[in-house]
Amino acid sequence: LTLENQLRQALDKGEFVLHYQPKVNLASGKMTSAEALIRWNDPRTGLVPPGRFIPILEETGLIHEVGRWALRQAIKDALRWRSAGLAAVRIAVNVSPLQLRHRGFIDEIRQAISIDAHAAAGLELEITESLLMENVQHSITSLHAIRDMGVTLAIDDFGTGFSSLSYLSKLPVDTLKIDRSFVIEMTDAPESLALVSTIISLAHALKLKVVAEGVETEEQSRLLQVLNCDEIQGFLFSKPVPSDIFEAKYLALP
Ligand code: G
Ligand code: G
Ligand code: MN
Ligand code: NA
Repeated sequence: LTLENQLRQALDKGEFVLHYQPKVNLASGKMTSAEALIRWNDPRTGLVPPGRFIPILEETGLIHEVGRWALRQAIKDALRWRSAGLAAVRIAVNVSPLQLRHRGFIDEIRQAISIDAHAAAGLELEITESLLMENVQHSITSLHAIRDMGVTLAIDDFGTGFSSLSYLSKLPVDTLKIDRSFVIEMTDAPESLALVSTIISLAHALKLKVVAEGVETEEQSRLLQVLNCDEIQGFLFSKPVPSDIFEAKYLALP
């Protein structure tokens, strides 16, 4: 069986799962939202990380179906948590640039959020910087259509792509997520620190929220707070966890 066929079967058999990782506001120390991260629960080998199969999904076009599944599943989870009266958090879903380019994508989002009046406001989409910039005009048009539905938008892995500053100011987005490579190097390399500091200032100048990814140490967290970063995400606060654990650990009301 080729990996492509295995992945198709995995989708049919319901073997994909979403794990959730909290994002925490640095000023309040509280969770504000969470990122949904897909895994393949392969019954033979256990959890397979997305880095091993997203590229294949993208090459084979399966990303459209699996991406639609992830979007719908995250919205369902959020609806279940809201209906149960648990703490309200926005859920962020990763979108492949191939999905963004696909004709039917805007309608897919419209359909997915139609299950509940609060779904749009509770949803954020994360799109990597590098491919947003490949076809900027089309990206801008699509992002506007998404945002008009009340869904918020984040640029993922910021700093690794090649955003022209003039385009960045025209992209209708709400959040920049600083790539974790800069966060890792920040405490040792002055150039990386300068980059992180500059991205935070840039984000705020453009009235965007800024989230630092991959925060693993107190030192990084303190430094980011001094630099006025809004939120952090990373192993320091929590690894991505299965939805039932996320619910019990982070959504239970006091
Ligand atoms: O969870 P992990 O760190 O292994 O994720 C690795 C990469 O997989 C990240 O870059 C993340 O953005 C991507 N990823 C996780 N879930 C999804 C998803 O549902 N769709 C897409 N397109 N990418 C995802
Ligand atoms: O590219 P994207 O930001 O969507 O991917 C997030 C990925 O980063 C997830 O796969 C998640 O498992 C991983 N991740 C999240 N926090 C940390 C962290 O603190 N350290 C490391 N090494 N990886 C992290
Ligand atoms: Mn992401
Ligand atoms: Na990222």
